[in-house]
Amino acid sequence: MFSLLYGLWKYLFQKEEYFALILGLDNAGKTTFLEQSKTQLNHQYKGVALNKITATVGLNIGRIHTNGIVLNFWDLGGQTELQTLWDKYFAESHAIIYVIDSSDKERLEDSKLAFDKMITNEALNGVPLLLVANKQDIPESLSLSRIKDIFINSNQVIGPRDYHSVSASALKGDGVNESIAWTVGAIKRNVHNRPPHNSED
Ligand SMILES: Nc1nc2c(ncn2[C@@H]2O[C@H](COP(=O)(O)OP(=O)(O)OP(=O)(O)O)[C@@H](O)[C@H]2O)c(=O)[nH]1
Ligand SMILES: [Mg+2]
Repeated sequence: MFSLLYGLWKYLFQKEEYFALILGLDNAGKTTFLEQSKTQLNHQYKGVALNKITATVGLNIGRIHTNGIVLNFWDLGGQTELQTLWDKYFAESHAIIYVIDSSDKERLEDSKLAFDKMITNEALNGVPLLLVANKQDIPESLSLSRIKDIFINSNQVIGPRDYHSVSASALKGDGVNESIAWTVGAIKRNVHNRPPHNSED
């Protein structure tokens, strides 16, 4: 009897809980992307005005309910000295969302270096990767295919993992829904490799 009731309780209240890391250089648009995701998935959400977002010094946490799961986001600060904190979160992550400022040609090389260091870390082996070519609303931005050429220039670096790239404007909201939908699908496909944490929520 207990196990039957426990099974019912679990079915009704227990949700699979996953964690996605949002990484990229400072000013790439990570926090804007997170706020836009929360707004698009919950129309009641009245968050920070997108043009009032300031640089992240620690960590922003977001939590959305979508497709029967709970997806938590860890949005970390991207400044050089804060990048040393990124790897503390790798072992617990179910997906990586790497955001690039496609208009910042001068710092593209820096972003690529940070990306390579991150993606070759063993603690992220097999974890799905979404590359977000952000700020596509800025006319001089590099296109998604150029960004892909630069970042995904070697399969050896990317490793055997689920991978996708999107053209986005976190500020305008373009590409954000597609990003979340892909991330949820990839997390579910990778569940044997990285099982969920469970929550009663
Ligand atoms: N034009 C344009 N500006 C954007 C876009 N996304 C973000 N921004 C702007 O870029 C600046 C930095 O955005 P943030 O979201 O704070 O960047 P971040 O990656 O979180 O930066 P850190 O917290 O310092 O790591 C802000 O002025 C945003 O309004 C975009 O898609 N297009
Ligand atoms: Mg930020």
